[in-house]
Amino acid sequence: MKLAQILKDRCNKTIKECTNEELYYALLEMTKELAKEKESNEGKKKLYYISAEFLIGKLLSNNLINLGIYEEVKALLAENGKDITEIEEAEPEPSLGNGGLGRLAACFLDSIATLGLNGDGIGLNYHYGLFKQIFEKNLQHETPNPWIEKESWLTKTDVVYPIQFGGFTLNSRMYDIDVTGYDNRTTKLHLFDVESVDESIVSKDSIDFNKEDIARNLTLFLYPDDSDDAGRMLRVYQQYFMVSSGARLILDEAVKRGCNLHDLYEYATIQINDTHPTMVIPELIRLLMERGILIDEAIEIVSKTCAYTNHTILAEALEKWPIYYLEKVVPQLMPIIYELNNRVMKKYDDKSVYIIDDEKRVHMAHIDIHYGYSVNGVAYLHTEILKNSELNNFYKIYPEKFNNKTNGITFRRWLLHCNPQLTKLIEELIGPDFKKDAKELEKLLDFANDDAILDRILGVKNTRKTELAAYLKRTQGIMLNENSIFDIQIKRLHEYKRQQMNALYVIMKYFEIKEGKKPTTPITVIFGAKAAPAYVIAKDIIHLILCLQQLIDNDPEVSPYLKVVMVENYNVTLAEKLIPAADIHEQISLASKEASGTGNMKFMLNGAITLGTMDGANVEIAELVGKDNIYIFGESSDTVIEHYAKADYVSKDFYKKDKDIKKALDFIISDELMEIGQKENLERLYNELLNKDWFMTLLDLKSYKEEKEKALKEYENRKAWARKMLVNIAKAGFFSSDRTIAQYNDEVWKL
Ligand code: 26Q
Repeated sequence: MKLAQILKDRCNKTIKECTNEELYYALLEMTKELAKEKESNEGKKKLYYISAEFLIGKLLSNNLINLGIYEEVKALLAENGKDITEIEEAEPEPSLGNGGLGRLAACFLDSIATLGLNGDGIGLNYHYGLFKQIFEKNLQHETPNPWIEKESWLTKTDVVYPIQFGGFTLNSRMYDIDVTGYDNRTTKLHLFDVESVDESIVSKDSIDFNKEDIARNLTLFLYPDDSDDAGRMLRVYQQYFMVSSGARLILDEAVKRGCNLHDLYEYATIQINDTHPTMVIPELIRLLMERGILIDEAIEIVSKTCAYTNHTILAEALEKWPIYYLEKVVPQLMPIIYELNNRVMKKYDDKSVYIIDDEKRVHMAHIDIHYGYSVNGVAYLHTEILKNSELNNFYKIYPEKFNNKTNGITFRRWLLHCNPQLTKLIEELIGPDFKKDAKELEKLLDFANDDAILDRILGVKNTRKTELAAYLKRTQGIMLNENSIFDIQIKRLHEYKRQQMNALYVIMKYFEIKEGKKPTTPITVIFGAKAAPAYVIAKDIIHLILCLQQLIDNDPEVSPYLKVVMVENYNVTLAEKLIPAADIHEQISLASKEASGTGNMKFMLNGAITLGTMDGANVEIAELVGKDNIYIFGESSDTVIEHYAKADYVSKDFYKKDKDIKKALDFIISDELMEIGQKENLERLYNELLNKDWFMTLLDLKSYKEEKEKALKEYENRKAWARKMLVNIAKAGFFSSDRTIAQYNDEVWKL
């Protein structure tokens, strides 16, 4: 171990004498060097996973685990009176993603490296990433989250490309992060950055900046405000900057490996992560033409190289850019996009499959589907909905292109790293093979009736609840009753994910306790969620939850039995602490709306029981664990899709019909809450739920309440509950991202 030497060179101190911060930077240096010494994956054909987001989280521990030296480092530090978990706290978290899609990309890189596949990631080097969330007066505020320090995981490369926009050119430089595989080689995450970026145009406590100063702002933030034209236009600048840089890299590397460009698809395959990198298709066609290939052939080559993953069926998330945006930002692409559209129009009468619509907007997904060789959804149900309704017109044209790849998570981060206590117990019971072959976890089923083992599983959970309580007390001043049931909902704030339904449950429970009906075991409902800065109703929902938190905390009649907590600045680091401590996790999206979910898989793996709708990957979880080991409620996706088709859901009917629903909803604008919160926010949310409720909260509220009560009651039978936990852990193997990536490779990439 070189650590002592590095410390001597850096600050002439011993491990004992160093601060946690000094130790962190020394470990960073050591780990970076070790990763560089590892061989990279190689092969003729290479995968490029292009994504606007890679939500990688902190890297130190993960890299130490994957390099196989975590235990050794931990022991060495401990001998010198140092605690590795405290050293981890010195590492800033790179927040280069919003949520699921970005975290998925990070898990995929881990699995690509671990499986030894020849594949790299391509993205952008946002200096502030996603905003940092702070709460003031029960409202969300946003501040920048700087993560790039003098020393970081980034390595500057010599690769620089001139990227041309309408009217000006910017230089793009590539920075690399080594991605270590578990007990295997490494791959790279290539992050492009604009050389003229200027952090000084952002102040410390606000995320406002001049949106038109592209040369200086292009890589400052992840998806800045899209509430105005300038914000949306900046997104297009970012996307083109990413794909043009990536396309040049891909071509350069392919040529170096012996490709003559006519056979590009034998040297490269590009996975397009949602529509954000779609412009890579016309850009590659353009670059191939620049190098002398005629348009017919260029289109054919690119169509055999690119594959597209869809992550959502929400209309507002399907990107459609006005032609005038693209004319301004990337005029050089427009002739190609027109040509691609003309070819579609010549072949098909159905306007719904055109690339350019009557309102002069370019449908990015349509480019991907016509000019890519594969289209996949991210869970069984999601892919079925794409084929049979959302993208049915395309499915009829290209049935052979459609396939499903149910999402997965890396067990290195979401079990080995975040839950060492559970990992140790599992290893004691079934040996270490599950770390490389997740299906091995099924061997745990042999212990389903072993009372001593079931007790130890409960013991691990209790340890993690105690740890979480201590952590939240120290970092956020939040006090938790570790003997209560931890019921956790952590994910981006969105109406379709229905945090508001959970909040309405809390209100109902509050009334019950007031009326003297006290829960046997106290309940702690924990939320973590960021709302997009311009998403007004999402921010109102946060406001409601924070007001409820304050109301209940200050009510001695209720607070011994019920607590609401919204953690501030929910991120990957917090997820790693919350998930192992959960008893119940909420996956309560309106059926048909959550493409997959991946948090659900992380909770299951850590022995929390799902309370959820038949949506996304919940469907597959339910199938695997069986109905006794999951709590399912709510209308089916078929019923929901029918309601939308007939436009026959009227939330007010539910309000009028059911006195409990009416009472809960009315409480949002009660004197008690108005005294704590803001009239404007609470009234707006109330009116939204009463008069619109686009995601049908009131439709499922009653069955949600019933099913949650059932879960809370069954929690009391500790043995039976522990058995449910064990079954969930044992069946989680299917959700390893190693399985997902192996399927992508076998069926799509064929490396
Ligand atoms: C699009 C246009 C304009 C502005 C923003 C966007 C935008 C940005 C981010 C659209 C979508 C996203 C992110 C989507 C996302 O995270 N989707 C999630 O992907 C996960 C991985 O597949 C799934 O598990 C989740 O179900 C899905 O919601």
